[in-house]
Amino acid sequence: MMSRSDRRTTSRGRLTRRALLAGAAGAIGAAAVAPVSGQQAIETTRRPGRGPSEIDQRSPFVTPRRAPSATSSRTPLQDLRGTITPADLHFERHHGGVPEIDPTRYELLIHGLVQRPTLFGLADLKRFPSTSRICFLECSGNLRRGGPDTLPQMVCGLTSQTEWTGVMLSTLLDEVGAGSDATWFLAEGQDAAVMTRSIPMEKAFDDAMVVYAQNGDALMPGNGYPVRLLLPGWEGNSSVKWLRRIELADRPFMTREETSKYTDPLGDGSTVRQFSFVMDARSIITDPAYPRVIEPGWHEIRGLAWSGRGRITRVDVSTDGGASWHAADLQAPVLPKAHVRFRYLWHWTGGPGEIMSRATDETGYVQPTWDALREVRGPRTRYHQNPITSWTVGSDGRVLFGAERLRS
Ligand SMILES: Nc1nc2c(c(=O)[nH]1)N[C@H]1C(S)=C(S)[C@@H](COP(=O)(O)O)O[C@H]1N2
Ligand SMILES: [Mo]
Repeated sequence: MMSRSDRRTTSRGRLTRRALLAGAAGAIGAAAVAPVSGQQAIETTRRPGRGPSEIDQRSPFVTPRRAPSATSSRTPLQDLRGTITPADLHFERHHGGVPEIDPTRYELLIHGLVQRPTLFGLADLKRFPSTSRICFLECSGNLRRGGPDTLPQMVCGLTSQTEWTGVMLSTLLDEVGAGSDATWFLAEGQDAAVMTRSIPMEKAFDDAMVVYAQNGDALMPGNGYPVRLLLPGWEGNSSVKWLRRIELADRPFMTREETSKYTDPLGDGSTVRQFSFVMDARSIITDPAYPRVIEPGWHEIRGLAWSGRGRITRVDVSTDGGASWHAADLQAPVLPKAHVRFRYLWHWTGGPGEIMSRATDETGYVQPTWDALREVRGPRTRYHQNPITSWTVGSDGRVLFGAERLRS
């Protein structure tokens, strides 16, 4: 006679299989679905699994990886769901490597045009009113114009999204008594690059934060442990990591990173955009994307859209190389200066196609084509490249990066 638990397992196994097949058939029509074996579902119930542990690890079957080079590592956008980037998969961009900082010896100096120059320890910073904010960070060098075999991660994996926690910079500036004559502040890191950027005071009083936590935990060393500046919506470079000094002044400091680097030569050959902080609206389809091979039938086109100017208001998707566009669904919550998920249901009938997405933000800014961008910016500019990118779909179902779109 069957025991109670055997009976339950068997009937649950059958139910699951039936439900799965019915669900799959409903969702993707007559497409082939591999028969599900109930064997494993029974095996795992025969002996207890591992008990609780101090810290968990991913399932051995789940292996998302950043793609590191000597100076950066890229978030595997194609492997992620929702909008939050796990801290250990956040992209990294280092100009002088990751310093090891002892939190008990850490200090942040705020001085210059202030009434009370002050040194803050980590514990001091944590005593101030604490705020959390979900927003994206993106390197302004975030475009790789690779060949057809380019992953989403390689196209634009120098962006990630986090729930950051810390103290508003304006709170600290109240504490030190910021001078009314201050118009800029310098942010300086304590890494070997001694990264320094000049930031307008308006940003300090708007939404700048001094953060010490990332997705509920201390910052990762590569992302600025123990403390970094966070400037929502602005080019990643200005969010100085391992922050050790803020100096208020009545002019920008003209550091290397805002003169020889992070400036944008324009098309006329003589003008250069400087202090081009804001990240323009952008989007990318993360699925289907290279290296997937798809079958004819229904596919949910999925991707991410974001803007440094505020909220994304719409994302349009084209499946015919830009000839016609359709509004995609945006997945709540749609936060300002944040990655937003979009999705569009597509019936692929089997011919060659090209899928692409185009983001619009609340200021009315529309993500440009590569040609339109080049016309305005010229051929020599390296930063702030946010063109519409595409994936081509061959008759054989192979999905490849639309590298042709970025030629010229
Ligand atoms: N101190 C310091 N801050 C820094 C950098 C650096 O090299 N040193 N890199 C900048 C650049 S170019 C970017 S894009 C972002 C990347 O932040 P992340 O590594 O946390 O993703 O940090 C910025 N802040
Ligand atoms: Mo960057």
